[in-house]
Amino acid sequence: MSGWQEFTGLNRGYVLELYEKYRRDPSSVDPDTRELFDGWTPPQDAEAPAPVSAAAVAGVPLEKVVGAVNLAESIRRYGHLSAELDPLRMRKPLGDPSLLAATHGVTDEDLQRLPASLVSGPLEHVSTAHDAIEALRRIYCSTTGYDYAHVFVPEEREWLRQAAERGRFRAPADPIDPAKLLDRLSQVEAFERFLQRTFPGKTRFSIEGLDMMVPVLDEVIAESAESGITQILIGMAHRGRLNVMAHVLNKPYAQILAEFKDPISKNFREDMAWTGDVKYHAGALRAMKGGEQLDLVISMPPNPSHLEAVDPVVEGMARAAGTTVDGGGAPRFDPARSVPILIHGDAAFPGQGVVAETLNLSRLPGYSTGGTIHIIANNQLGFTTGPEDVYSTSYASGLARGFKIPIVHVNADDPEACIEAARLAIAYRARFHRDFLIDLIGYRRYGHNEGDEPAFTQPLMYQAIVSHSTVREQWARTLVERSVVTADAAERIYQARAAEMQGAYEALRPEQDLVEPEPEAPPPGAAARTQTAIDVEQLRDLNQALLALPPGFTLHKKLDRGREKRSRILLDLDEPTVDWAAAEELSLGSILAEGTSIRFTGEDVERGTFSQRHAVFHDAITGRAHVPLQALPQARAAFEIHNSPLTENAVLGFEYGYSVQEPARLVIWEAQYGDFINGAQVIIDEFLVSARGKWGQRPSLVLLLPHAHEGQGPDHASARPERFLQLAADINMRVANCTTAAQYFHLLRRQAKLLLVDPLPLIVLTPKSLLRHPLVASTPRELVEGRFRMVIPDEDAQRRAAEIRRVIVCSGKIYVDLISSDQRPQRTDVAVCRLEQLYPVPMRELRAALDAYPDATEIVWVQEEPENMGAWDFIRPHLQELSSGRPVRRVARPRSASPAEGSAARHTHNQQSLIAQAFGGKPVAPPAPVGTRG
Ligand SMILES: Cc1ncc(C[n+]2csc(CCOP(=O)(O)OP(=O)(O)O)c2C)c(N)n1
Repeated sequence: MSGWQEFTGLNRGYVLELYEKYRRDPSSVDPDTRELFDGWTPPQDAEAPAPVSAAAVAGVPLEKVVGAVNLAESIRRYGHLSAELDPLRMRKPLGDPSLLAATHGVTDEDLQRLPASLVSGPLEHVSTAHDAIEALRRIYCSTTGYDYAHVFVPEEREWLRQAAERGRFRAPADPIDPAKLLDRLSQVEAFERFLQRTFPGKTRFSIEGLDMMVPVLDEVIAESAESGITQILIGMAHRGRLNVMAHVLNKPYAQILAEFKDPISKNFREDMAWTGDVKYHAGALRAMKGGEQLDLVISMPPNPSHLEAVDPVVEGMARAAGTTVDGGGAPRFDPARSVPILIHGDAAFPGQGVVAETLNLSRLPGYSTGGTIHIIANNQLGFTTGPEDVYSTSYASGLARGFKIPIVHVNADDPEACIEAARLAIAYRARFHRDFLIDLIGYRRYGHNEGDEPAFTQPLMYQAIVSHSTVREQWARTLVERSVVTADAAERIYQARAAEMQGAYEALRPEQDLVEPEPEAPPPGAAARTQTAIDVEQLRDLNQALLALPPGFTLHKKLDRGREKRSRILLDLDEPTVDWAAAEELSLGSILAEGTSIRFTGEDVERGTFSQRHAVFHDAITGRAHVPLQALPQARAAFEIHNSPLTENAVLGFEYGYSVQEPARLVIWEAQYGDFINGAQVIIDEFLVSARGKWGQRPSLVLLLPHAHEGQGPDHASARPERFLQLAADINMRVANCTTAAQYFHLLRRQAKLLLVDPLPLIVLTPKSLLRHPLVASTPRELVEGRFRMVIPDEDAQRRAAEIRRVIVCSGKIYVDLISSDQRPQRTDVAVCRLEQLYPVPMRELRAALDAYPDATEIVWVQEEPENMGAWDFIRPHLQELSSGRPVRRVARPRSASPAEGSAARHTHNQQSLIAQAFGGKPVAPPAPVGTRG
């Protein structure tokens, strides 16, 4: 409690009451308050309101003073409840008793007798509390609803209050240009009307009813450009997307019209992995030049139908765009470089969980983008469903309150209010680097799409809409009334914009004007040719540098013990001393030394789910963090690692966005356990595996998915490789399940080297119990001389090739179970080959491995997963193709709806049975599944 600023609103009334008590009898208030009042002097700073002197309120009972103050405060907090936010005036404002003077025991006459300063704030030119209250009502209860009482930081709340009450924000320094706005609205409307007339019933998800979205975006972009932002990323769904593409991203009308004509693209090639996508999912990019330099890039990434799924993708893109990674150490994120804008639907925003997940990223150090501008394109309907069935909050924006995001609800038929909301949003973002939400409330002129009949379900609303003037018509009338333009001039502006559309249509050459990204096939064999060996001395230097600790750093005792061992792992080139975690750290260190930056995230990745990684050490005494890969003197690029929040969907989307925005950076996401990846299935289906075929994006994100059947129950076992393999086509990703530390070392290095020449997502099934297993550990020689081997033949068996009758092919942990089994030495006629890369299937290498045993009579695929899961269904035709007519059998757990057994004992039993079948007589066919018995 330091100054008068503290005493506004409710506080002020309360303090006045207290002060009056104190003045009469100092001992009647508590000692703290007494001390405060003893030392209290009137404020010195000009911003603070003048204190209300006893003289100013003389003759008015104190409860009236308090009532007036409380009324003002209620209007500030709850005024939005009586604001006129619905352009159709169908949804009556909720109102609130606290907005009535009578509730606070004051009348207009009382207010007339009180000074305006009592109400405080930057309201000017009013002298009585009555006039001040009226002014507050105009601000808080008109076509803008300021909803920010939930913002807990007093400085922010005060800033918002001042911004709202300063009336026209920033005016008159930068007044709205009314004629320019009329022209813009004419352009927006003419576009839609032309399409409606020319392509009746064709889906376009018209913006009409929310036309102000375009000028609002103009404003945000102009303000951002002025403040030096260089990248704006807009994520939005279908509604109004074509209009925004045409007018904000400057996508030529010819291209849009050609898409409506839908000719066969001149880029179409049957042999290419290309499906393209519908026109309202496509992305666009606009580079705006200012002077000599390219100042601003505005981009709208493509997005799928899955509403809101693009939100975290855009955040990841913005984070990447604002991050510099040159030199070693940690990357540097500058919120003044990029701004994400997310446009949400009023049904999707409250309904889709990914929205909450994305909002939760906004203030996390590893994910913040320095504030997102959210706009709810609120047409008061979701397809056919009204608000009463869509959200349990008072507004569609309710979720944002929990994240302390200031909200402005604004009537989309009041252009000036909308522009002010945009200005407020960007000014708040620039000042506090936090999210802001504009709830743009309009309506939807047609059905959900233009072929839909909305009156089936919303007859009254659509009666109102039919006769409701467009915002352009209303604004034109306003300007005529204000004598800014004549009615004829307004009409001419509209007609000129309509003529532009007509002209573009008449000049259209659909085949030539259709622009689609040219699909490119990945360069064949780039992965196979990649060299990933490394000089041994360089590796030893990296190892030593990674072990160095800052002066005075105290490691946890248990970690300290491991360091001594780690310092010796590279001494003997032929000892299997390098375990999985050491291989990973050395690989990442070598990648940084070669100049590729790394971003590594996931739940608890800093330590690692299995306590294997320790990429971040914590001083045992002070808690101070030390990140060896950031302290690496050899690093030529930055490293960052972050424990992610507990989500899969949003964080995977985020990393996807990061990867496509900055393709030269290695981006790795690790699941806590592989099965949790199904929480991000939308991102996998809709972005990761299909983005190249739909949109020409080239992601190269790495997913590390712990996977193995180890008796922990149905969950924590399977990373669901079958799901990835079902989605594998047209060389859209690489899927690996490797069995040694050296293989993992080379796999990561290979990915880093392929980022720009042959980018593909990399899915790695990673070990759990095998992380420290001696059979998985590698020799230093395998690291420094080797490379990633897509197939590892059974080298022992090759020496006795003529003896081999059965060739087992397997992938991942089951290999270790097989070769460490006591049945293995007895079966000298069995070779065990490893398929380390499941996709793309390394046919040449696999053929060589199988052909190495010409006398083998059968090929047996062995997997630990149930027969209907794992790689069996996927690999079977490939093995058959390579089998030279030999039978191809399988050993697997019986078909099952659940991935693994619920008890360790049953797991062990089944695991032993698999091994016995693999080495036993003829592999036993598992029982037929129930569903096929008749
Ligand atoms: C995840 C998901 N579920 C369902 C749909 C089907 N769908 C498409 S648009 C829509 C209504 C969306 O309403 P709203 O978010 O208010 O946006 P509007 O279409 O009104 O602009 C629905 C349910 C979808 N596209 N995505």
